[in-house]
Amino acid sequence: MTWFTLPLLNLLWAAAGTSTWTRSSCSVPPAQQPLVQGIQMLMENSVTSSAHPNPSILIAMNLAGAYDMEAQKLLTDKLMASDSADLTIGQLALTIMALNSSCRDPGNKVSVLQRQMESWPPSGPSAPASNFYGPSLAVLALCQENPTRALPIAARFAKILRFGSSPFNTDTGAMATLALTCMYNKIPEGSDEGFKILFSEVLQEVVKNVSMRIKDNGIIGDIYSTGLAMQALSVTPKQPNKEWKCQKTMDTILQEIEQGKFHNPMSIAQILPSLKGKTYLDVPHVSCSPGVQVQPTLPTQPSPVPTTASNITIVYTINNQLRGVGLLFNETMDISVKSGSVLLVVLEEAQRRNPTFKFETTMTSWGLVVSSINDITESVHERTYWQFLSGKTPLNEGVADYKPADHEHITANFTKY
Ligand code: B12
Ligand SMILES: *[C@@H]1O[C@H](CO)[C@@H](O)[C@H](O)[C@H]1NC(C)=O
Ligand SMILES: *[C@@H]1O[C@H](CO)[C@@H](O)[C@H](O)[C@H]1NC(C)=O
Ligand SMILES: *[C@@H]1O[C@H](CO)[C@@H](O)[C@H](O)[C@H]1NC(C)=O
Ligand SMILES: *[C@@H]1O[C@H](CO)[C@@H](O)[C@H](O)[C@H]1NC(C)=O
Ligand SMILES: *[C@@H]1O[C@H](CO)[C@@H](O)[C@H](O)[C@H]1NC(C)=O
Repeated sequence: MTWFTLPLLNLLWAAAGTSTWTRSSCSVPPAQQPLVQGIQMLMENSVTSSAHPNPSILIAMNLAGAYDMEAQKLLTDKLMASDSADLTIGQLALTIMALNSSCRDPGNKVSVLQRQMESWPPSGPSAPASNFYGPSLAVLALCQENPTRALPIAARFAKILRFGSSPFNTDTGAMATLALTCMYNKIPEGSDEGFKILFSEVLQEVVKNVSMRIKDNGIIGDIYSTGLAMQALSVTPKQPNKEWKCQKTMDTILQEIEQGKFHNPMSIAQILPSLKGKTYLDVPHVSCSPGVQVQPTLPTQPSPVPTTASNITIVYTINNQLRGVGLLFNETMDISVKSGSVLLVVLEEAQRRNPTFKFETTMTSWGLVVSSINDITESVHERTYWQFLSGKTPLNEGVADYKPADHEHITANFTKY
C-alpha cells in the first residue's frame, strides 16, 4: 500500500502549493552574545570618512540594529551621493538595498540597474555569464523594489542559471536562492503559472547544490560562505536534500569567531545577519524609527601577547603557465619575515629582493586583491586571476589577512575561473 500512498501524498502536497517544511531554528546562546557584539563593533569601527563606502556593511548594521548612529549616517550619505556609473551591477544592487534599509529612496539607481539587467548577459561568445553572484544581487534588489517589472528579468536569469552555472559555488548559490525566493514569494497575481514552476524548479536545484555543501561540523561551503548559505536555507520554500541543523552551524561559527577568524569587516557584514536571525529578504522591513540600541561596553579583550620578534621562512613561488598572456615563468624564493606577518608582507619582501616578484594590488570591499605579478595582470574579460595556494590547497583569505606559518609553501598561480 505504501508504494501508492507516498507518491500520492507528495502529489497532493505539491498541488496544494503550500509545501513548507519544518526548519530547525537557532540562536546565539546568551553567554556568546558578547562575541557577536564584539564583531559588530569591529565592523562599525571600520566605517571612516576616508574609507570607500561599503553597502554590505550598512545592510548588516541596519539588519542587526546599529550601535554607531554617526557611522550609519555617514555611510548612508556617502552611498546616496555615489554615482551609478562607477558601480558594477552587483555594487549597484547592494547600494539600492543599503539605501532602502536606511529608509532612503534610491531614486534613479533602480531604473539604471533595471536597464543594465535588461541587457544581461552581455552578448558575445567570451562574455562571462559564469559569475552569477552580482546578477543574483541585482535580481534580489529589483524584486524588492518592483516584482512586476523584475519578473521577465528574473525569469531569464533563472533559465540561464539552470544551464550555465558549473562548477557550483556556494556563495553564488546562496545569493541566487535569496533572489529566486524573493521572486517566488512575490509573483504578481494573474501571472502565467509557468513563472512559479520555473522559479520552483531552479530553486530546487540550487538548494540541492547548497545543501550538498553542508559539512558534519555545520559549515556550509567554507566558513566565509556559511553566513550567506544560512540565510538561503532559512528562507527557501524548497526543502534541502540534506538535513540542516542550524544550531550546529551556529555553534561552529561562534567557535570560529572566538578564534578570531572574523576580523575582516566584510566577513562580519556577511555573517552578522544570520547571527541575528535576519536575512537580506528583511531589508524592506527594517524599521527606521530612532534606535534605542545602546553601545555595549565590552570586557577589555586580553591584548595579544607581543610575539617575540623571531623570523620565519616562507617558501614563495610565482607561477604562470597560461600561454598567450605573456612570459611563462616559475620562480621560487625563500623569504624571511617576522613571525605573525600577513602574506602581504612576504610579497613585499620578495619584491624588494627580486624585481621578478614585483606585484600590484587593487582595493575592493574585501580589501586588497593582488591584481598583477611580474606584469601579468588579471582580466575579467579573459577570466584570469592570481590564485593563492598553501601547498596544493587554495587559501580562503586574501593576502592582507592570511598569516602563513614557518616553512609554509605559498604559491601564486595564474589561472582561470
Ligand atoms: C567572484 C569571486 C571571486 C572572483 C572575482 C572575479 C570578478 N571580477 O568577479 C575571483 C575568482 C577572481 C576571486 C578570487 C579570489 N577570491 Co573570491 N570571491 C568571489 C565571490 C564568489 C563573489 C564576489 C562578488 O562578485 N561580489 C559582489 C560585488 C558587488 O562586490 P565587490 O566587492 O565589488 O566584489 C569584488 C570583491 O569581492 C573581489 N574579490 C573577490 N574575491 C576576493 C577575495 C579577496 C581576499 C579580496 C580582497 C577581494 C575579492 O572581486 C569582486 C569583483 O571585483 C565571493 C563570495 C562572497 N561571499 O563575497 C568570493 C570571496 C570574496 N573570495 C574569496 C577568496 C578567498 C578569494 C581568493 C583569495 C582565493 C584564492 N585562493 O586565491 C582570490 C583572490 C586572490 C588575489 N589575487 O588576491 C573569499 C574571501 C574570504 C576572506 N575571508 O577573505 C570569498 C568570500 C569566498 C569564500 N566564501 O571563501 N574571487
Ligand atoms: C523599501 O522597499 C519597500 C519594499 O519594496 C518599500 O515599500 C519601501 O517604500 C522602500 N523604502 C524606500 C525608502 O524606498
Ligand atoms: C548544481 O551543481 C552541478 C554540479 O556542480 C552543476 O552542474 C549545476 O549547474 C548546478 N546547478 C545550479 C542551478 O546551481
Ligand atoms: C614550478 O616550480 C616548483 C618549485 O620549484 C615545482 O615544484 C613545480 O613542479 C614547477 N611547476 C612547473 C609547472 O614547472
Ligand atoms: C628577519 O626578517 C626581516 C624582514 O622582515 C629581515 O630584514 C631581517 O634581516 C631578518 N632577520 C634575520 C635574523 O634573519
Ligand atoms: C596553475 O594554473 C595552471 C593554469 O591554469 C593549471 O593548469 C594548474 O593546475 C594550476 N596549478 C595548481 C597547483 O593549481
